[in-house]
Amino acid sequence: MQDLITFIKSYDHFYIFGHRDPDADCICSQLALSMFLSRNGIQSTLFAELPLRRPEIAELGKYFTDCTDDISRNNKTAAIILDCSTPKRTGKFAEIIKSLSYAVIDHHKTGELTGAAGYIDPDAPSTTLLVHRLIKKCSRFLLKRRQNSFLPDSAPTQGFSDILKRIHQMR
Ligand SMILES: [Mn+2]
Repeated sequence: MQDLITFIKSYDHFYIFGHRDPDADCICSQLALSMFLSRNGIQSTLFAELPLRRPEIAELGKYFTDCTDDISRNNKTAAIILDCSTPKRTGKFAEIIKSLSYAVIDHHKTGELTGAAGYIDPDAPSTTLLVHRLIKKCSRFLLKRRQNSFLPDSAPTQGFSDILKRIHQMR
């Protein structure tokens, strides 16, 4: 996980992707990671193929975009792929991800480290849990100095609890 933390510290803006036809684990992991980054003064943009097809996550589509026109490639921007580990599995975003530096977070048996950094645990039951572990590991320090963040400290944690509750309710 340490190489993933070092990777995250190296950039100011992340483009966060999941796999095609995303499920709740994928979408909620993306949201939780985005909130965590925001708390640490790091910007992010959430991508998914829209509209979200599965009814249990359909309303979360409003937090995502499928338009990659504004993606910029420079030494301050990078991508993170969640709940799969290859650009190919993201579908239409594959080529743009390959043009960026990227890291992966995945719990699938087929998970392989294809990017510059990654956190893969095939024994974990979900990617959301891996993001939770990342957040816990970093809870004692800020990854970067907070910039213009007006969120109270508890806000992202609260948001993450809400997401976990939502996943729990779906089961
Ligand atoms: Mn999934």
